[in-house]
Amino acid sequence: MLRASRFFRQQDRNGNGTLQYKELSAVVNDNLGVEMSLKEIRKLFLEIDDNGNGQISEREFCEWYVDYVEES
Ligand SMILES: [Ca+2]
Ligand SMILES: [Ca+2]
Repeated sequence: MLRASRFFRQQDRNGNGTLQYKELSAVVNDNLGVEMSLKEIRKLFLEIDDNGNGQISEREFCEWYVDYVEES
């Protein structure tokens, strides 16, 4: 869980405590080394944004990170 938290904070470029769509696309392109279309990134964003408020909180990100990154 700690690793995901640290990663989240690094990716929160504007330091507002949540990840915006733009920040998420930077994560995907720079860190995961995955080629994704804008449409796929949007879908991913909606998937991670559990409560659908248009922002990814640290908790939402950590839950996703554990499922998606650490188990794949
Ligand atoms: Ca942010
Ligand atoms: Ca959210």
